[in-house]
This record gives sequence, structure tokens and C-alpha cells, in this order.
Amino acid sequence: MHNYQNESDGIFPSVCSLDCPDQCGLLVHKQEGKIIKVEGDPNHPVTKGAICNKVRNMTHRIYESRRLKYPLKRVGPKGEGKFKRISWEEAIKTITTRWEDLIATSGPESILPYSFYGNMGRINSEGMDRRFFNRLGASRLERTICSSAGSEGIRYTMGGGFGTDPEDTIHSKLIIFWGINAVSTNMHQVALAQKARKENGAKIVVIDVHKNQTGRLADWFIPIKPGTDAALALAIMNILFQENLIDQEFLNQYTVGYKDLRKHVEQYDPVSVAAITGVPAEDIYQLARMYGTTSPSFIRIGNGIQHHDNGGMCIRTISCLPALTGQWQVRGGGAIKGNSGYLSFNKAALQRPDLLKGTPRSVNMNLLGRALLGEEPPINSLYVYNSNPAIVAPDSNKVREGLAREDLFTVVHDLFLTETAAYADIVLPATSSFENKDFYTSYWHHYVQIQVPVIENYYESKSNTEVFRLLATGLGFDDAAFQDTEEEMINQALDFQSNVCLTDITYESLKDNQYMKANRRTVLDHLTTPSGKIELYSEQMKKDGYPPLPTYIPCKDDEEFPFLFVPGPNHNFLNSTFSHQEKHQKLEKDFRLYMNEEDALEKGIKDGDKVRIWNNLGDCELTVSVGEKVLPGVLVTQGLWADDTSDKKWLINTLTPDRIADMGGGATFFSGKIDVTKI
Ligand SMILES: Nc1nc2c(c(=O)[nH]1)N[C@H]1C(S)=C(S)[C@@H](COP(=O)(O)OP(=O)(O)OC[C@H]3O[C@@H](n4cnc5c(=O)[nH]c(N)nc54)[C@H](O)[C@@H]3O)O[C@H]1N2
Ligand SMILES: Nc1nc2c(c(=O)[nH]1)N[C@H]1C(S)=C(S)[C@@H](COP(=O)(O)OP(=O)(O)OC[C@H]3O[C@@H](n4cnc5c(=O)[nH]c(N)nc54)[C@H](O)[C@@H]3O)O[C@H]1N2
Ligand code: SF4
Ligand SMILES: [Mo]
Repeated sequence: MHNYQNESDGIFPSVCSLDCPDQCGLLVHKQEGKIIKVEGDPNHPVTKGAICNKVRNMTHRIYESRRLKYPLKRVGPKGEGKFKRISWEEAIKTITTRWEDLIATSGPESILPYSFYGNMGRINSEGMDRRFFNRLGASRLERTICSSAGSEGIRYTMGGGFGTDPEDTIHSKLIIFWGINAVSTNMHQVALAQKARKENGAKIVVIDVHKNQTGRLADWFIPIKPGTDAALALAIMNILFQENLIDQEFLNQYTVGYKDLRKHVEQYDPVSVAAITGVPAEDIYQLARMYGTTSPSFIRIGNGIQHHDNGGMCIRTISCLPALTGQWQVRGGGAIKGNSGYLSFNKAALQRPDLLKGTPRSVNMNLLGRALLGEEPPINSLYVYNSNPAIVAPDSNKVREGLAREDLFTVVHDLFLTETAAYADIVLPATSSFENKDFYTSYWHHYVQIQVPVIENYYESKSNTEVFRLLATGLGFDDAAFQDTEEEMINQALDFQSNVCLTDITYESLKDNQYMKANRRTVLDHLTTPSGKIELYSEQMKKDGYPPLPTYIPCKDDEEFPFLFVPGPNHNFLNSTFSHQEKHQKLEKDFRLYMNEEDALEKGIKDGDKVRIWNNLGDCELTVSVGEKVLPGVLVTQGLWADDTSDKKWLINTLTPDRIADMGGGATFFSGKIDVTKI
């Protein structure tokens, strides 16, 4: 394989590093040593050359004038963003000196890492960093902001992160996008659905609280009240049993507890459930009959439903549906919540938990504000990478109050001076993924991919891996684990006997192939629940204090505020990434609040009005879009916009609760309530 960095011109294979299920194959065009264009790799078996606008415009981000070139130290007040250039030596020395002091006086637990998947490369997101913080004995971060509630929910039903192979969904005849804005967030699943529609006459159903781009593409859009999807799924089960639309043989062979479930779901009659969900009883019947009589039927379960108080149970409940109709046995049938199970790698070899002595406390990342303000003994230092908590974490006002603490020593490693970095004492410049060597495992399709560096490091920027090596050396950690090269780490991670899907995939074979598919296995090969079957009834849940059968548990109702509030991501940003790029802002146009006509009339609000939205935690000011896109009583926004332009009050997470979901310590971004008034 070539060393692409040394070639000044050419087209080189790559992979998208963003936190997106599609994990597209890319081709990077280089001229005179610089990237001039990023396009899709037409040979990639799933993504087939199509990529989103966000990444088509990636070149701007890579060479944007505001990209960090050098390490910086803060010279103004926290949050203001005044910094001065320093050398890497000084930066590392400042950090290690401060940490040595903290370790001596308060112990290593006074240091907290904060990261997520700004870069999905496994070495750079959960490799050398984990080794380092294990060895340090720092407080541990529970990385729960995205999918942990639903992952735990589906684990109770199915045993793990295994779903349908998306490539099989071209055979589906019914595709339900349930709580996923797939046009924006999983565009290749939409392409596969469109193919199934064109070639098989497949019907596309979308169940969502907002008629966004995905809803508009549906053959049938079903609006639902936020947080009530479990009730809908239970009513569907009730009808499937009553009308004998179940697969009895499958239930006998592969499931536990269907008889208990049959009795249990009788209480979820379509009329009562219509009152809970806002979905008319006739529609519930129609949907259940459609689901019970169409094969293959496929459900793409999104993140929207799990960012609620009851998110774990809701996903647990929806994931029972394919078992009732035996769809796991049908090619193109079943469901995907996540597919990372097929590509699970040797985490212990990559992350080296053996380097950790003792059991430091752990902090839920969704409670960052609370932890910075109230954790005892206090967190005295925060090290942020691959994430922008000042924008993305719930209850932003609390997060910022914590970040503003004078005695908190904060380091931020990023490509840009993010809102979080503005609070840092030391800022470190990060490479883009095109400058790194890494391997990638999708959480949707079944391919492992490799990234070989395409360009030289931008100015003095360094990858996460390089920085953790420097920090390890600075602290005198002489463990061999910190000497491993990227190649060695990739091979260690992929050498994993217990995942039969990965045999034959190594650094060497990836170098030759760029992407490689996991050995074909089906969901039924991976039923890793305690019983080895699909657990419609779960003894484990009972032990863990949950109802053992799927159940609708209403979200918390903060009665003081009238509107349910669902602030999701948008089409042209990737969480807060790209929210600073003018090009992406222009594509997005404006930050809108979607409101139903009835509500607008009652509140004396017209389309295009400026409004203030608020609750006990914070407030924002947006422009209203009045129409039929949301149900009465529901307000929706899209996008994690920066608020760095002082005339805007757009920090949407000032309104989101820092409550924790029912399972997995998950976030509850979509279970908050607010009020609205015209400005
Ligand atoms: N363009 C773009 N793509 C992205 C991202 C991005 O920011 N922008 N983010 C990436 C990340 S990290 C993730 S986790 C995924 C998230 O992508 P998705 O899985 O699509 O999740 P969300 O967009 O959070 O929510 C999906 C849908 O759920 C709806 N929803 C909210 N509450 C409910 C409910 O109670 N019931 C139902 N039925 N629907 C509900 C919302 O209106 C929204 O349309 O996308 C990834 N891809
Ligand atoms: N209101 C609301 N809030 C949400 C959500 C929502 O739907 N609504 N979604 C939530 C979800 S699902 C998620 S996953 C989180 C995501 O939240 P984050 O993980 O914080 O995602 P980003 O905002 O994309 O920030 C990633 C940061 O990593 C940086 N980065 C990229 N590559 C590298 C690298 O190689 N090294 C270093 N050091 N930095 C790098 C980027 O420049 C960027 O600043 O947001 C959550 N917040
Ligand atoms: S963000 Fe998603 S759709 Fe866009 S290029 Fe990356 S993986 Fe593909
Ligand atoms: Mo996410």
C-alpha cells in the first residue's frame, strides 16, 4: 500500500469519520499536497459513491482559517476565548505538572476525561485514550449521551447489538422508519428503502413526532405524541395475537414468554392506546394488520424514541415485534436498532483495563454540569476531546457554570476553538481523520474499514493517539502499551477469537481491501440473552427492578409547562460539528421552532414570528414555523446551533433536562417541557 501522505497528487480511498451510521467509503482528491475534493467511493458496496452535503463540503472545514494550528493557553477570562500560542513542550508540561500536583493532593480521581465520537476511528476514540486514563486512574466517564438507554433495552429482548443486514433490506416489502429522521441521519437506509419500493413495491411507513424530510417521503406518515411509542407497539402486539397474525412456530422455537405477553397486552386495546398516542384506533388496526400480513417487514428503530425518560423500555418493546411475526427468519425482515455486535472487536486488548488499579468513581456524561458543580470530592480537572459538551450536553447553563469554575483546570483537544474550548486553560490542536491511521466499524452496515493518512498533519496539530502518548511519557508511564503503533493496535483489536464474524480481517487484509465485510451471521445466531432465546418475558429485567414484560411507562410530566419539546439534530450539521461553517449554516437557512396551527392561534403567534421559549432551566429565541408538521402540544427544533454570535439565543440545550432515562444512564433530551411566547 502506498504512503498517501508522500504523494502530492492523486485520488485516495478513505472513510467518513463522523458519528453517523452510514460510515461511507470516500475518495479524497489531492492536488499539490492538499485535499481539493471529497467524494463518495462508488465501489463501496453499501454507500456506493453517494455521500451527504455535509461531507461533500468537508474540504472547507479542513482548511478553514479558524482551524487550530498550535497549542494555546488562555489569557482572558474563562469563556471569552482569548488565547496565546505556546509550544507543545509547554502545553504538555503545564498539563502534566498540574496533574501531578492534583494526583498528590487529591488523587487521580480529581481528573475527569470527557469524550464522545467526534471521530469514530476506534484507535482515536477508544484506544490510546482509554489506556492512558486507565493507567492514570482518573474518574471514569459513562458514555451515555447517545444510544445507551436503547442499547440496554434491546439487550434485554435480543441479547445484544445485532440486527438485520441493511443490504438485505432491498428485499423488504414493508419498511417502518420508527423515530428516525433517516433522510438526514441514515441516508443509505433510505436509498435501500427506495430501491425496495421501486423494485418490490415496498411501502414506507414513518412514525414520528415531526413530519420532517423523512415523514414527507413516506407512503404513510403516522404522527405520534412524544414518548408514547411503547403503547403503540403494545397495541400492535395485542391485535397480532387477537387476529392470529403471529408465527406460532417461531414463537415456540425462538422466544420465551409469549403466553404471558399475549395476556399482558390485552390491556393495550386500540381505543385506550389511541388516547395515549394520538394515533386513531383505525390507524392502529391498519398498521398492525399491515405489519402482520406483509413479509419481509423491516423496522429501522431510531434514536428519537430512546432520548426519553422511558427510552430503554420503549426500544425493548418495539424490538419484540419482529419475533411475533417470525420476521427474524426472513431475509430482509427484522429490525435494526444498531449492528455493532457483528463488528465487536477485542476491547480489552485495545483499551487495556488491566492498567487500571482500583475502582475510581464514574460520572454519567449526561450529568456533566451537576458533576462539575457538586461532585464530592470535587472534579478539579477536565480533559475534553472528540466532543463539545458546552453545546451538546443537557442543561447547558449548568454545564457552563461548571466550566466557568476558576479552580477547574480544563484542557480541550479539538480542531476548532469550540464553545467548550473557550473555557479551557490549555487548548490543543487536533488532526482531522484524514491525517490519521485508524480502523472503523460501522454501527449500521457490516463492514470494517481502514483509514491510511492522506495528508500531513495540519500545522502543529496532533492526533488523539499522539497526544496521549506524549501525556503518558510526560507522566513517566513506561508501560509498553504506550509504545504500540497504530498498526499494532489495529491488529490487537481485530484479533478476537470470540467474534467469528471477524476472522480474516486484519490490518494487512484491510490495507489490501480498504473495506471488508463481517462473515455472514444472522440475528438468530446471536441470541445472547440468558435463555439464548428472544425474551418477550425477561427474568433478568425483573431482577433489575423493571417490569419483566414490555410495558408502557409514561414520561415524567413537568406540569408547569404546557408543551412537550423535541430538540433533535438537523440535516446539515453533525451534532454541533459544522455548526460554525458558513456553508453549512447557509444550507440550513434558519433555526426554526415548529408549532401546530391550533397552538399558534391560541397563543396569538403567526408564521415567521420571533418567539421566546423557556422553562425553569433556560430560554432561547427562535423564529416560528406554523403548520401541520407537529401535533398540538408539541414543539420541535432541529439542530445543535452554536450561540457564539452574540445577537442569537440559540443554545437549545439550555432547555433540556439533565434527568436520566430508565436504562443505561441514557439522556432525556426529548422529554422536557417548555412554554412559548411571542417577543
Ligand atoms: N445530518 C445529521 N446526521 C446525523 C446526526 C446529525 O446531527 N445530523 N447525528 C448522528 C447521531 S450522533 C445520531 S445518534 C443519529 C441520530 O439520528 P436519528 O436516529 O434519526 O435520531 P434523532 O434525529 O435524534 O431523532 C429521530 C426522530 O425521532 C423523532 N422523535 C423524537 N421523539 C420521538 C418519539 O417519542 N416518538 C417517535 N416516533 N419519534 C420521535 C424526531 O422527530 C426525529 O425525527 O444521527 C447521526 N447522523
Ligand atoms: N438537544 C440535543 N442535544 C443532543 C442531541 C440531540 O438530539 N438533541 N444528540 C446527542 C447525541 S445523540 C450525541 S451523539 C451527542 C454528540 O455530541 P458530540 O460528540 O460532542 O458531537 P459534536 O458536536 O459533533 O462534537 C464533536 C467534536 O469533536 C471534535 N473532533 C473531531 N475529530 C476529532 C479528533 O480526532 N480529535 C479530537 N480531539 N477532536 C475531534 C469536533 O471538532 C467536534 O468539536 O450530542 C447529543 N446532544
Ligand atoms: S456523515 Fe454520514 S452520510 Fe455523510 S459522508 Fe459521513 S457517513 Fe456518509
Ligand atoms: Mo448520537
